[in-house]
Amino acid sequence: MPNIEQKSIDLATQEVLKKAKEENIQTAWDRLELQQPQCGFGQLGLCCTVCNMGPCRIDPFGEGAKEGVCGANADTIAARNLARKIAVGASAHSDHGRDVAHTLSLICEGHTHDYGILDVEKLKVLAQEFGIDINKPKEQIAKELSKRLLEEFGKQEGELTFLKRSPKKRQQIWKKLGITPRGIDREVVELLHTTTMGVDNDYKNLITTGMRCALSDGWGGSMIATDVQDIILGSPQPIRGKVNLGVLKENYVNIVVHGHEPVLSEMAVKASLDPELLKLAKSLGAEGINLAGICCTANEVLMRHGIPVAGNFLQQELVIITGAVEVMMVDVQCIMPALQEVASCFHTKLVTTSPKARFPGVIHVEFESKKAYEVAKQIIRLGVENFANRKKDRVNIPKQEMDLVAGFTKEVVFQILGGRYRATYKPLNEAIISGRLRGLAGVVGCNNPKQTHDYFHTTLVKELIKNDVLVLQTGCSAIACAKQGLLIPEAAKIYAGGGLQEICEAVGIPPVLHLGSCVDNSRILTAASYIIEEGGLGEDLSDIPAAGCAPEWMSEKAITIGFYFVASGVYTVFGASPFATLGSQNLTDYLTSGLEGIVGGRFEFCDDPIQMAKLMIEHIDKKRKALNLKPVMYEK
Ligand code: BF8
Repeated sequence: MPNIEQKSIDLATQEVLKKAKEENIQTAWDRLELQQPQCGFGQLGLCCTVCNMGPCRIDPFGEGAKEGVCGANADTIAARNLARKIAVGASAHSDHGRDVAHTLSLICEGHTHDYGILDVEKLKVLAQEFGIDINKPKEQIAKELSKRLLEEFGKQEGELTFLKRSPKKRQQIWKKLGITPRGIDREVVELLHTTTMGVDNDYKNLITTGMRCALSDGWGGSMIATDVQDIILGSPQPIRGKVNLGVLKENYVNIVVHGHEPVLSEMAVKASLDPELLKLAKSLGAEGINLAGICCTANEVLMRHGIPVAGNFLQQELVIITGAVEVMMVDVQCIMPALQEVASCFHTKLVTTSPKARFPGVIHVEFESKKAYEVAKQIIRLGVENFANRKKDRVNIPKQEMDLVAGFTKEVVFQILGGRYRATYKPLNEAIISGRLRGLAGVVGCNNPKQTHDYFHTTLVKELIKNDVLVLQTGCSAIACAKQGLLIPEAAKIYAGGGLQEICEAVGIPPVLHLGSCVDNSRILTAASYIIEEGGLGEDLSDIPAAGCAPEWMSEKAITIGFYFVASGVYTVFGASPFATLGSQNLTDYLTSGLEGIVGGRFEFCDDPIQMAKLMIEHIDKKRKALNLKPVMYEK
């Protein structure tokens, strides 16, 4: 049984885990223990439940069956299981994108007055990408754009519009391989179809279809979510904030937003400032209303409003166990079913808001774009009224909180590196070309109780920046590193190598840039395309001295992200997991080496963060050599 220090490196997490133990409240770590030993066939990806002749399992090492009842072998079963995960991940991000595009259409039709068009420039840029004439009122442009965006989901032919953002060479690679995604829904459905009993039995072909589906997420659904959120909620700018459980306030009504779709949490930000609710809170003995976030919703409201982040994925139960949360309002994705049980140990009201994500017996206040503010106010009021029920003797808010800077979009990277009046990626490219920067890394993804919480993210990122690799982050990974003080400009002096330090000091940025939530991984794709467009670093995304990593991943969405990065030409490392020990050697070999000759990117599976950094740096150096770039200036 791991001790508390082995469960998490985060002191706030350790403190609340001790409280949970004393009070006999189960968390994900306890449930993981109760699951031991976990199903070996499942871990190998070799349990098949596709049809009712099963469940079948393959015994790859012993004397057991080598085929399921239908004759499917380890390669087919493992690839089908993986492909299904890609489809699920893509559907989650893309359904989010669809909802945001739908909100845009409601705005232009006058069906909601709680949102507006806040980034008109971005609206016009997107409209032009879709060939829409922009010489008309913004509402008209938005109406036409929302229609076109929604059509991206149901398109049957042609290709997704945002693919044009990628370098020409990349587009040709996709065309040649037949993995240019058409409509987003079509790719998800087609992939699911191919995985049912008796359809695709070729593991390589399943991965090909899987890559097309994943690309429809990265360059489709996720990109739509990101860009339309910027249009209707405003594009982020670098902003200071605070992170970790210490952001909860003892004398305030604490409301925690958790999930992924920021359309409601945006209204919660406004409602937390509502004079009527503030007056009510004060009349009930609170000093005010304190809003904080968990997971990707946290990243969204942090990037746009500087709302504090209470924690990442594995802290969602812990935030309730502090005893100081009046309401946790949740929407979709990454919300543990266990929250209901944990909340029942305290006065905390758990409130679901999406018709897609409900808990039996939990308060449900359904979100509707048409009356978004009203709904948010209703939920915050529930929290204010619940303040009186807080048991003061059960409150234990850890002291830990850390400053961070977030809000680095692809447009902001233009500005900060190119100067306010010279929007260009040239300085970034030149820094890589000259060797001041070794390269770039995207470090993203979740937490997983199988790995020491936050340890993989922070150890890997420290090692990368020490070697002059500028790190771009999203999701729970960004929150992990922020808690350890890596997302402030001052971190450069302590942790970064000489070249990266010079750049950070010259432009006043942290060595680790927070680009947002997980759908905002699409910002990394677009930024990488700008780098190629700027020149000097090759003709394709696979030429850039860059690598990706999801060191503590757990979600199916992470698999989809991994696949769209690999299919876009990126070398991508995944942390230890069942995915890393697939029961099909053929499939593992294909993912970790075969794919490179086909799409330019490939997977690597590794369970040690220092080794992960080493592999990523080796890859970056390989790409530097291929481009014939100068040696790195400050070689360690
Ligand atoms: O979408 S990083 S745990 S919160 S899946 Fe979930 Fe993973 Fe966090 Fe954001 Ni992304």
